[in-house]
Amino acid sequence: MSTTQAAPLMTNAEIDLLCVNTIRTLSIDAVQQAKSGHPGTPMGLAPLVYTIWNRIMRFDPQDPIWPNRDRFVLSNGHASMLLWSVLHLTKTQAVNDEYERLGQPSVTLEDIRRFRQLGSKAAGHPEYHWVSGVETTTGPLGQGVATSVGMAIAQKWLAAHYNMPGFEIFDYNIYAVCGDGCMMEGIASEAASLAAHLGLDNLCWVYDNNHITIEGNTRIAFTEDVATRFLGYGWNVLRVGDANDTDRIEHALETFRKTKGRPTFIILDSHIGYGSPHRQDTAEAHGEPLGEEEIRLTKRSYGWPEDAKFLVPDGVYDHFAAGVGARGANARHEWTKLFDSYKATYPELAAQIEQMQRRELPAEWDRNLPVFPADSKGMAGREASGKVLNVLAQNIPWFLGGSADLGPSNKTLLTFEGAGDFQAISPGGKNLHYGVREHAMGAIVNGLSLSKLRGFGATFFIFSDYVRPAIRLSALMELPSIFVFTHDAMGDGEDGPTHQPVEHLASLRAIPGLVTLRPADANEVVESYRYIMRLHHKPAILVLSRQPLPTLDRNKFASASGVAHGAYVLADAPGGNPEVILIASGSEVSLAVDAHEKLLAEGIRSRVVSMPSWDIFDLQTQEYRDSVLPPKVKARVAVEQASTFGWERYVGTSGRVIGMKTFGASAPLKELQRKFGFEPDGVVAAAKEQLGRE
Ligand SMILES: Cc1ncc(C[n+]2csc(CCOP(=O)(O)OP(=O)(O)O)c2C)c(N)n1
Ligand SMILES: [Mg+2]
Repeated sequence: MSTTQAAPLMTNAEIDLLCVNTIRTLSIDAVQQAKSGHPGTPMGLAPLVYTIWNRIMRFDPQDPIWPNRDRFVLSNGHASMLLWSVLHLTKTQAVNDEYERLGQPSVTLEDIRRFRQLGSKAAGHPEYHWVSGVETTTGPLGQGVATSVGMAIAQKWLAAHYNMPGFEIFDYNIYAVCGDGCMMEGIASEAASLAAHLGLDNLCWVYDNNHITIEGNTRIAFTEDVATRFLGYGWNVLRVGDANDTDRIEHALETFRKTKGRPTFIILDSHIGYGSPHRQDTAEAHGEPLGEEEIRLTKRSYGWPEDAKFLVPDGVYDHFAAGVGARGANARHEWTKLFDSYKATYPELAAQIEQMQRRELPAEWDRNLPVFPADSKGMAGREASGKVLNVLAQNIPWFLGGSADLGPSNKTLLTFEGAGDFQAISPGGKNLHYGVREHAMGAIVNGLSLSKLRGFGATFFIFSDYVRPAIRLSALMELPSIFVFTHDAMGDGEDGPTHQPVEHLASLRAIPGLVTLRPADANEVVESYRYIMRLHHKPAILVLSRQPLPTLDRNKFASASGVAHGAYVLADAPGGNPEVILIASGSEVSLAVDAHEKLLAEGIRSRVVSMPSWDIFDLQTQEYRDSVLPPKVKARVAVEQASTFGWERYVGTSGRVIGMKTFGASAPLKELQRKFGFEPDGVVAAAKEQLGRE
């Protein structure tokens, strides 16, 4: 095949195939060069990705963050070379953190040559935030498809709120590609079930039915009838029997676009490693480079120059420019014109859309946030949270969320007039009902965040385990997702150890970039939300009590605004000169205050530090941290109804941690507090021991 003069003479089918084979061979060459990666699936799915991008998607490579673009999610993230190839061939432009276009390509051919190397945009798996044009980070199988459900919910919600007669501001679709692995992961089932319940007809999943996973043929572990399963959920199920038939693929995608009232699932029968004489349909094609000799044979089967590497033949860039490039540019220009007249007609709504896109908060977003009066009986963290959520959701139009069937317990229900439930027939509702699907909930919250909505999800803290993979991805993607976790410790008393978190705080604190907050009273809850809402690029989890906590008298104690520093001196020794420091979070802060008062009465100069957030405290200046925890005061006691793991960093090796070293037990809370040592006298004794005064 000539690579110079062929383009103008080619038929449509020939240029299609040339583009498809360019994706295939770039993938083959990149994996070979890196000596690692996954060539087989890009070889099998190149026609699919080509068809979605070049024939169907409304995506403008010149502006990959245009709000009404169609979304593409590669849930089988190991096939990342598909995405790097197509982002490169469409000349998708890079955008920075400030949403500015940089005038340079998102993925260069050099990046592809340096696939999987340090600094290359073509990383092992698709990385949101790092590479423009990647809509979500994928790699942990199942997360991508579940996140796509959040994106589809977001599109429906945006359309319900912002579209006006004659102004279809939001009418985009979401395409997700997934493999056998995604189909096997539970999160995909949770998400698929909810997507059908919600009638998300803007959502299309294409299942790469290649019968191969890492260990071999799927007959060893995966023999269910996937089509029947999705029919059971209520999806529109289509099948394309030949993954090389771009016309059939296009036809199925068009059927999706015409289908109303339910999401579409396209089963695509494909061959992993397509075209490789010895690797096609084998597990080796999944994760091993083909090897130089097999590459030559494969390229020969494609009619490709056998020794060419990283070849983009003449006509390929032009063909993408004439396809997705022209269609996307046209769609964006039309939309921009439409949005300009929308702006003139509905200036407030347009301003909201613009603020939302920049992840800004509307003016007066925190007006009417409650201030809670001192009260020794107090209020449960979850209760205060519910009041705050109901204020925030009224002040911030695009703030919405819900619980995994624990709304009445989590106190996350939005009860103000007009809040509404998000359902197929009411897609403008602000109360999301995730059902008992915590894992999908986490991914859906991320999908909302990726769509620039401010979303939250809630459950009991113990079940954060079921959300954790999505929380981790929100941190990796630098998304401002919000997770509200109640029943944070042994307050669940009689429910027993299955419901009493122990290691969860430590485990979540270990996630880089995640903000973990465990407020001590109702006013700290308010201040926690004030901090969280201002985050642009970090997720946050709020860890709240089930039981009432005394609302501290802020005339006597320091202001709750100290929460913004992660830890602050709540109550101090006379003259600000402590000999022992008591550090606590959440429900244990008032316990520390009780102990502190006993110590003061005995003439012991103690200080109480309320530490709702390690992460935020660690961001403060050394000077501030030393002012809260003066290095010279070595006598320290930390109290927290959670694993003691990690507290040494604040109490030092000689300090004492009153925490959990075992699982909890089933009993009334009071008895548990006694059994596990969460009583003022225990704290007093520990403080004295620290001071060498028994
Ligand atoms: C949650 C999760 N578990 C395991 C893996 C490791 N893994 C990567 S690809 C893969 C097999 C996937 O098979 P399939 O989705 O059919 O992909 P194909 O080989 O067909 O491309 C596995 C187990 C992963 N990435 N994520
Ligand atoms: Mg497979």
